[in-house]
Amino acid sequence: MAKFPEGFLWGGATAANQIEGAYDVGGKGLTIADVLPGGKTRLAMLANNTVPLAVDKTKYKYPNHEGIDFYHRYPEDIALFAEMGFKVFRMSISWARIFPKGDETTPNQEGLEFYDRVFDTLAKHNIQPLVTLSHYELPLHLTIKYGGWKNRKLIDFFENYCKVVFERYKSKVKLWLTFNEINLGFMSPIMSLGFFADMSTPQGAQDVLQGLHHQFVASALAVRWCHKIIPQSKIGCMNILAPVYPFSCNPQDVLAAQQEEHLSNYYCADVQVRGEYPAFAKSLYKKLGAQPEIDSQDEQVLKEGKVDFLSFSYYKSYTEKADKKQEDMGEGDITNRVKNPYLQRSDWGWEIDPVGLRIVLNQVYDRYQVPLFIVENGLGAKDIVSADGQIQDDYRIDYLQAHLQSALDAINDGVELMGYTSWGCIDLVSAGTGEYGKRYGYIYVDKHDDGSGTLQRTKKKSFDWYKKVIQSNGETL
Ligand code: BGP
Repeated sequence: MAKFPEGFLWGGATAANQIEGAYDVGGKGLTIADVLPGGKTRLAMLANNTVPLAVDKTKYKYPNHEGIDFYHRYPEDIALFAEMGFKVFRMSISWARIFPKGDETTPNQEGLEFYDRVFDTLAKHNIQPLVTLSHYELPLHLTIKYGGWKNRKLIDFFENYCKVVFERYKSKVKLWLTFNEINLGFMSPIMSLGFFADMSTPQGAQDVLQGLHHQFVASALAVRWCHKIIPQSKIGCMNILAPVYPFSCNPQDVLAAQQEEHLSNYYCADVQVRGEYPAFAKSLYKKLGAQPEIDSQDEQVLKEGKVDFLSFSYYKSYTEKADKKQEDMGEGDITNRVKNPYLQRSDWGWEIDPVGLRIVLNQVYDRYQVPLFIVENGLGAKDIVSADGQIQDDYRIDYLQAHLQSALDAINDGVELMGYTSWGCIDLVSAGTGEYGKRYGYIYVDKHDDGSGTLQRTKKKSFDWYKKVIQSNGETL
């Protein structure tokens, strides 16, 4: 039996807007994440395109504004990651810390210095940063003034931002990701592409396809600059991946599942990994009644900007049916699909499917044959602090253990896997619902949805479990 390879990159993952807080400190500008109200209403606003594009503290709470105060507490947090033995820490740079409005030419020094301090602290603990350039935190000004990624000008602003951070951090960061979960653009345009769109209308689909095309070009340019400025670096794309199961063996269901798989798993990854649009794009455009404008120069840029590896988040599988009705659908979040009767669900309605991870790892490796990296996976759950201050999160250990076993099974199947960074290694603000109560961490943060809490950090039971997993390079799961 194969083992996790030597040098496997064990660690944890976060995003700036979900941990840093200090939303208006150090010259940082507002981002899309800063105007997303906390609580379950966020999900409805994202689904209905009703996110208010300004902060209104009289009406809403904004947990992202404080996050878990990583901005000030990073030395303590990184020391805890080091105690678990992390080899890598996935984090993002908030574009608006570097360019507060997004369209300036001169960067904000205070923002640059903050990330210098974080990278230096990681280096002190021998932890490699894995940095996402854009994780749902587009400078708000780029939405208001330019209409987000629909506008081609954003390619230039993003390119400039990338060049600045590559130059600045070239000796400190060798692993990069371009856009977080780029295929979420189909499901939540405002969060991912920075504009409102309704995918069920031809105009909405047109805008999303165009916005995604601009992100593909921007990503390809980032790859080019990254290789040029930091020759020893590796840069990847990042997608949500989920195997798409047909609800039955009725060929109509199988066809529906295949078409869904094309759209959700392969449309973006094909462009970023293979450097060109897939053959199925034509029939997809026909179905959507929309088609992006692509010039021949863009095609060349895409060819020259292929990523070095494919990274992805995995939380659940999808099930698809040709004639689905409302009562077939599950509940949970914006990636909602047909209910799968074989699977259990988390407290937030997300179907739990460790075997699906092995399946999707095999599917994408068969298709692309580039190294894969699981950069998000985990269980959002309510944790209870017992009277003696302990957090016994056995359910989280079970979840992670089963998914890691599945990853190992995929390695045995021949898949090349670079690493695993579980999502929310320290409790943070959830992206979909803006809650503190949906916890993913090995480290508990005393902060609650009513605003109370000391922000004190406490190790959960899973902390020691993960430490042993890393120490044994996955031999003890
Ligand atoms: C992914 C995002 C993360 C993260 C995670 C969990 O989609 O990349 O930012 O938050 O999902 O989702 P949630 O926070 O809604 O539980």
